[in-house]
Amino acid sequence: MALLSFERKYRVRGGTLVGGDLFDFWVGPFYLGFFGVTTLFFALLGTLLIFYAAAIGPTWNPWLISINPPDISYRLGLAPLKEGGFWQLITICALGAFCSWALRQVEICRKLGMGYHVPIAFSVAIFAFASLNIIRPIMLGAWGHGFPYGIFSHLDWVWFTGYQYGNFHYNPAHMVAITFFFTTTFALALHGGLILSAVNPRRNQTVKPTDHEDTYFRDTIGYSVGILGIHRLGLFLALNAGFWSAVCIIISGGAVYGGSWIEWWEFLR
Ligand code: 07D
Ligand code: U10
Repeated sequence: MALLSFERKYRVRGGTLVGGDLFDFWVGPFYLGFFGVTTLFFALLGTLLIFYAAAIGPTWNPWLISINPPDISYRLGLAPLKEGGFWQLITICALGAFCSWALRQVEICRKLGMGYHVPIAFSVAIFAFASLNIIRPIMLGAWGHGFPYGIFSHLDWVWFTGYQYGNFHYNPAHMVAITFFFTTTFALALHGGLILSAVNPRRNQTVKPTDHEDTYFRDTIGYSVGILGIHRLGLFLALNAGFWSAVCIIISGGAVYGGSWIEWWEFLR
C-alpha cells in the first residue's frame, strides 16, 4: 500500500477540542489542529525572544549565553525586558508551547481512539518544569528563584540551590526521584535487551514468540511481569521520576522546609 493511501485510513476528521474543523488538517506528515497553531506561535515567539535577548547580551558563545530571571527585589511583579522581563516572557512562551503540545497530543489520541497515556506522561514533564519556574517561585514570593536559561548558568543555579539546603542528596524526595530515574533506565535496558534477543535473531534462527520472553525471566528470577506489565511498569517508573523531582524542589525553600536537608534527618539520631 502506498504511504498516502495507508495514511488516509488514519487521517480521520473530528476529535478536536477547540476550533472544530477549522484547523483539522495535516501539513505534510504533521497534524495541525488549533493547538498546532498555538504550539508554532509560542515556540517561534519564544525562540525569537531567546535570540533577541542573546543578541543584546554580552556573548554569542553558546555555553555562556544566559537569559536570567529578574532580581529577587522585583518579587512577583513584572520586570523591565532587560532585567528579567525577557525571562518572564520566554517562560510564558515555554509553558504555552508545552501545554499546546500536550493538548495537540490529546486531539491526536481522540482521532485515533487511543488512551491519553502519552499526553498524561508529557504533562508530568510539564509539571516538573512548572515546579521549578512557576510553583516554587510563587511559593517563595519572587520570580528570581527560577533557574536561568543558559547552559553553564543553569548548572550554577543547580549547584548553589543544592548547597543552599546543605547536601541536596539528603532531600528525601530527591533520593526517591533519582532512584526512579535509575530504575527506569535499568527497566528499559532489560526490556530493550529482552525484545532484541527474542525478535532480532541471528541468520537461520527464528523470531521467538512472547512466551520465550516470559520464560526467560521465570527461569532467571522466578517471575515475569508480562508483556503488558513491563510497559505499565516502565510508564509508572518514568512518571514517578519526574513527579518526585517536582516534589523535591517544591519542598526546598522557606514555604515548606527552609533548613538544611542534612538536619531534616535529626529525628533518626
Ligand atoms: C524538569 C524537564 C521538563 C521538560 C519539558 C519539555 C523542550 C523542547 C525539545 C527539540 C524532570 C522540554 C522541551 C525544551 C525542545 C526538542 C526535542 C524533567 C524536567 C517540559 N541530582 N538537583 C534533580 C540528580 C545533586 C539539585 C532532578 C542525580 C547535588 C537541584 C533529578 C545526582 C545537588 C535540583 C536529579 C544529583 C543537586 C536537582 C532533575 C547525582 C547540587 C532541581 C531531573 C548522581 C550540588 C532538580 C524538578 C528532573 C529537580 C534536580 C538527579 C545531585 C541539586 C532527580 C542523579 C547533590 C537544586 N536532580 N543535585 O527534574 O528536582 O526531571 O527539578 O549526584 O531543581 Mg539533583
Ligand atoms: C515509541 C514507541 C513505539 C514506536 C515509536 C516510538 C516511543 C513500540 C511504533 C517513538 C520513538 C522514536 C521515534 C525513537 C526516537 C525518539 C527519541 C530518542 C525521543 C527524542 C525525540 C526527538 C529528539 C525528536 C524531536 C522532534 C520533534 C519534537 C518534532 C518537531 C516538529 C515540529 C516542531 C513540528 C510540529 C508540527 C506542528 C505544530 C503542526 C504544524 C506543522 C506545520 C505548519 C509544518 C511544519 C512547520 C514548521 C516545522 C515551522 C518551524 C517551527 C518550529 C520547528 C518550531 C520551533 C522553532 C525553532 C527555530 C526551534 O513506543 O512503539 O514505534 O516509534
